[in-house]
Amino acid sequence: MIKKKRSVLLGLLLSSALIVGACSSQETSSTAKKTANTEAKEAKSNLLMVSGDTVSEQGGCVLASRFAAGDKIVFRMNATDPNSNKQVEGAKLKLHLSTGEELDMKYGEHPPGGDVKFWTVAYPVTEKTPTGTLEYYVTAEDGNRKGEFRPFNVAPSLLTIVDSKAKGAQAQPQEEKKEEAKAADTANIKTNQNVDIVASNFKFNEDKYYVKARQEVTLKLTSKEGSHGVMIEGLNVSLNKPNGTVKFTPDKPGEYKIHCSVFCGSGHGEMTAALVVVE
Ligand SMILES: [Cu+2]
Repeated sequence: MIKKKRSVLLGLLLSSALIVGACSSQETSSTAKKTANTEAKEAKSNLLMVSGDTVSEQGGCVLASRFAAGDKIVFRMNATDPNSNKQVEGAKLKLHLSTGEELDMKYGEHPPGGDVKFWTVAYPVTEKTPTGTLEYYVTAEDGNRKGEFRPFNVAPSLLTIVDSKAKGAQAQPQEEKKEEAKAADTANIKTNQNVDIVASNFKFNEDKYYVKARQEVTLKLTSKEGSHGVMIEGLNVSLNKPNGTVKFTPDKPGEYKIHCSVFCGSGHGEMTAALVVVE
């Protein structure tokens, strides 16, 4: 057990070193080439690990990358010490946008009242915001320690500003898909009103959890690795702590999206599942 834990930790350290190497300046990549352990350690102690994502404030912090005028983009970042993996509370984080704007990020609970704190800043999209890709990066500083986050240069990671009409047109096919999924899912399935969700980095133990409509559901969350939460879209159910139970009674059959509600790191956005409510 201890051995396993160690290898996980080592894996984390290695991957964080790789991420930092891949995201920051040439200086870092040249230090990464140095093989001596001590040198690597020294270099690491001057680094901050920065990770994060962007969500839409509309609809309760849903992961999003396409925004239109009237939307608020919320940037959520975490800055950790690569050696201890602990948050560096005193770090100053700054968001740099391709519009030339620079915004200081604030450290605090998100969502308010939650167990986990990180750095956030909201950017309101207006009619004046140019459409197309909105590039950004985040710098972190704590004394002589520095770090930087740049999103991957692939379409799903890039922020896109669209005009409001285009955004509406895009949302429609998704709704249709949902309807189809609902119809297919309700045939011959086993339901259980005790929903046991086990969360790890970065997934839930099932893709779908099935329950009956109009009967009380007892949802139990266990975080066996990392610190996660649960939010069910459209049902007003959220559990913003890693372990706990919440009871609710879903009225309408349908498929409801489950998200992780506690910012847990780089894979946070991929932590999704569904609660399927059947007749
Ligand atoms: Cu999470």
